[in-house]
Amino acid sequence: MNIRNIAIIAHVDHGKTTLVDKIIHATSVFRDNQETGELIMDSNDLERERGITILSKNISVNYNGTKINVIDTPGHSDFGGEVERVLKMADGVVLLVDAFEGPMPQTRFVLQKALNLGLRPIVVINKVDKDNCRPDEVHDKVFDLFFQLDATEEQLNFPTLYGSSKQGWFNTSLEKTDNINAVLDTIIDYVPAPKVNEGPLQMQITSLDYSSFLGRIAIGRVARGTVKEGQNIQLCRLDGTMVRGKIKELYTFEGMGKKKATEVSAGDICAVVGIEGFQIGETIADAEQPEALPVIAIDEPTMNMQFSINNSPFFGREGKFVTSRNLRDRLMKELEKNLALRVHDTDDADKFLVYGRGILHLSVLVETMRREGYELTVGQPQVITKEIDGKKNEPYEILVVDVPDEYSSKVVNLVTMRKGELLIMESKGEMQHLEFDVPSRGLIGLRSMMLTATAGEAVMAHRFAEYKPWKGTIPGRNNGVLIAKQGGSSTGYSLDKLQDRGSFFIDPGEEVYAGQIMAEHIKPGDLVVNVVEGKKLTNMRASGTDGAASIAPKIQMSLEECMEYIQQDECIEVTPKSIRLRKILLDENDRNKYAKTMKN
Ligand SMILES: Nc1nc2c(ncn2[C@@H]2O[C@H](COP(=O)(O)OP(=O)(O)OP(=O)(O)O)[C@@H](O)[C@H]2O)c(=O)[nH]1
Ligand SMILES: [Mg+2]
Repeated sequence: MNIRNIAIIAHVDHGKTTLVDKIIHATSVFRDNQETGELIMDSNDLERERGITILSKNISVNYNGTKINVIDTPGHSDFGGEVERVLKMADGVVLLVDAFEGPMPQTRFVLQKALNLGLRPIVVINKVDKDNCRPDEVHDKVFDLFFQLDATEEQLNFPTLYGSSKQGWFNTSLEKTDNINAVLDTIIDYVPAPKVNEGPLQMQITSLDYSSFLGRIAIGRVARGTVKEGQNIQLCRLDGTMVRGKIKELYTFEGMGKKKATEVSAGDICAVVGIEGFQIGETIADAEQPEALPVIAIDEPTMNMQFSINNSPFFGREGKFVTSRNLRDRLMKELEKNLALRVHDTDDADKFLVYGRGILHLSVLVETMRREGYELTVGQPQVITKEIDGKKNEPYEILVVDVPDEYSSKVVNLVTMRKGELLIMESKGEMQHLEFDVPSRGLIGLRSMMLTATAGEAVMAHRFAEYKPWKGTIPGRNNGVLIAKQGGSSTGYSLDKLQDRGSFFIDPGEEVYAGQIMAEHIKPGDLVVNVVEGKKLTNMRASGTDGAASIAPKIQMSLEECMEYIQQDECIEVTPKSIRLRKILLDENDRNKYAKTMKN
């Protein structure tokens, strides 16, 4: 059988999943009457809601008698490690680049990985339907990027296609067509067929899947020999040991699903059921002549955050799983599939330190848990420092900001204040393109400030670069907060009175507790306030009486925004129904005492 194995790689939002969707449609995996929504590939709820891919996915289509295995990858930098791993299954990559934005930090990262593996990318300049796009200029930029990344002569000779995955067409020129055949044809012509290595079985597990019926499923590419249903194998563990096992069931990919197979030979990608306790990176090998493939290195975490049980007065009201035992079990289960994640126990049985690749990586976990019915408290995310040559080092990232001319000086000021250094500044039409080298710490909370400073016009992206010496103190949040003095139901009367002191995170009529954060103070410094005073009127806005009608709607922050917002003495209560900001010490006297001891 003719096979091509490709991965689709790009910066976040450049259109990978949309293209994969179009590939599926073009090769009509669907029966005519089957319902086909938008982005069928982003299959879990969180992915659909946010429009981002979190986990890479395998699909397989048949085009003119050739089987094309396609891997859709996530574009956000927090999930870069995932891309790196799944590239091991591919013989070629399609590098998508947005015809307006051009190469972005993650374009560079994924391209570098592909080039290092010796893959020859096909470049697809996507979104040429966008106003003001500059496909030719972007093509040149992509070429420069290949060059900078030391691409070989062969790699530099990449084919380029132009088009729009949204409109469903691609061509070798900018002329519009009505199909994506140009992409499929180029894949067949340009991507080499997989090498078929004869010999004893070797298959590295590069990804995994779950099924409630089958349990954990190992996914990888057969590198050598053949794998058969019922075959006895040795699993070569990461620590060098071997354990015996047996292939219970075997599947290949077909369309968006899997198809049972009895035998899969070198070059194809398959899913294996029946191997107990495997980990990603391990090799499924011949029972008699087991030989491991080189282990895949996984990116180290750069950030950690404390997870603890919910100890607010509202404990247990809204969640199903609330004990430290529930929390611990869930976190341990996550480790099985979330590779870049680490969980450490602490001295306190109710608290765990969770290490991840960034704010999004950690927030996706918290959001998933909350949807499953967990209640928990999370603290301020901290970057992980490292001792190098006796000196404290911290992670730095490359930050790219594209912003209209008039705001560029504001952006430079803002980032410089957060210890960033300007590396590149160039005009791109009416936009300025800025690149900075900035400590990861400086990025926490930067997004909202940036949007405020640029009237929402800035587009920013960043990615981890390296560890470098500690850059000194970075100013935290400017403003203090208003804290509830006592619990109860908040009144429109008191919120109205306090309106000129701060911007509220709650609506009138919401149940609150002492120590909960009610609002952002307009000034630095915290203030304890009474929000339950006066006539107890709930649903003020609905009833429309007294001053409450003029109360500004509350500021609603996403979980990520909350994570970036809170300071060291604050935390977030997360339940299936609510996200509340609070002080760690709920009692005012405790906070004062603590502040005093900190001063001495
Ligand atoms: N105008 C235009 N928009 C597009 C095109 N292709 C994709 N988009 C839009 O760009 C957004 C992101 O598309 P996705 O396909 O989810 O991007 P992705 O690369 O898979 O994103 P991640 O998986 O999060 O990295 C969506 O809103 C798409 O509708 C295109 O050709 N033209
Ligand atoms: Mg995607």
